Amino acid sequence: MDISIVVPLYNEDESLPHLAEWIDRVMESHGFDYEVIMVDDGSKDRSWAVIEQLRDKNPRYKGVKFRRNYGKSAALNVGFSHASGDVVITMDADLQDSPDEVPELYRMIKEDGYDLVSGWKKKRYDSKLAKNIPSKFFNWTTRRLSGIKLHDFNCGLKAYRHDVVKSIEVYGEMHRYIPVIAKWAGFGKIGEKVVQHRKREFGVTKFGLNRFVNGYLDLMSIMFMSKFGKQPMHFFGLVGSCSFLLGFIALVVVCVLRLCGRIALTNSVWFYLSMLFVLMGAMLFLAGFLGELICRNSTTRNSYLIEKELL
Ligand SMILES: Nc1nc2c(ncn2[C@@H]2O[C@H](COP(=O)(O)OP(=O)(O)OP(=O)(O)O)[C@@H](O)[C@H]2O)c(=O)[nH]1
Ligand SMILES: [Mg+2]
Repeated sequence: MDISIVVPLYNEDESLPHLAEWIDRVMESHGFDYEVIMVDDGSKDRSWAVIEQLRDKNPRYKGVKFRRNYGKSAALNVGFSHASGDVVITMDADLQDSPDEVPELYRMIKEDGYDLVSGWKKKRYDSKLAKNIPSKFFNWTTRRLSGIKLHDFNCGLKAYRHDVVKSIEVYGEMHRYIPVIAKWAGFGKIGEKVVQHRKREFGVTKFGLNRFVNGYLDLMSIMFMSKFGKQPMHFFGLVGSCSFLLGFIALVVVCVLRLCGRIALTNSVWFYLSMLFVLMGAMLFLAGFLGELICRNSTTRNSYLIEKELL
């Protein structure tokens, strides 16, 4: 199979028939062998009924329905596990992403050798204040921290080489960082394509402003996991040692001051600083050891992604 299109959706019953029609039109005019996997994340509207109808008309359509709402990442993860195309394309269900982009995305993966191509909504039809400006800032930080030169990390329209989606795991709200996860898994050739973005025609937006707060927290955990996930002591031990060092310096100062008879011990700020830093150092080491214990017991501690073997 050439292409699997994965569509995560939540309450998009009005858009789905239009989307399906558009996808079929593009795919058929290019002669692709394709499948469309729609993951309904516990929608409260008629989305699932629409998916059933689409399936009845065309067996290329597959559907998964969650019993409740688990989030976009969960939907993508399940969609990826069912995808069997050489190239896997993800697309929003709200008609803001254009299926017309699919053939070029497919070509970039197949011919230009990209592992992942992310869409870039260069011209966005969203509210400036609530989305465009915060998202510029968000993309800038992610670019700086991850070293991946993308303008639009969170674009719903992305294309992946088959191996990529089978090697990565998306959970929580990590769908915003799939390029970072892919790079960390060793898929370094990440490209970008300017894509058309359209105004939302039906339904309402599903993500509020808390996306930015959660987004940053997720960015921190992902950066931590990618650097220290398998060796937490390297992080906690380093910070803990710095803390011990500061505590030790403060302790020396407080001892010298005391021996010179200049102060009562508890009157000195150095006394409190030495206590604070030594205690913090001990806590950090404790966290490091606990982290190591957790890693040692993790079932994935010895799972590696192997690219090639000659055995
Ligand atoms: N599976 C799943 N999909 C979701 C969820 N929330 C949103 N989506 C889908 O993710 C896509 C993007 O969501 P939108 O609400 O359009 O987010 P957006 O495009 O940033 O916002 P707008 O520009 O206002 O549309 C759509 O296809 C939604 O149906 C969810 O909780 N679970
Ligand atoms: Mg949208």
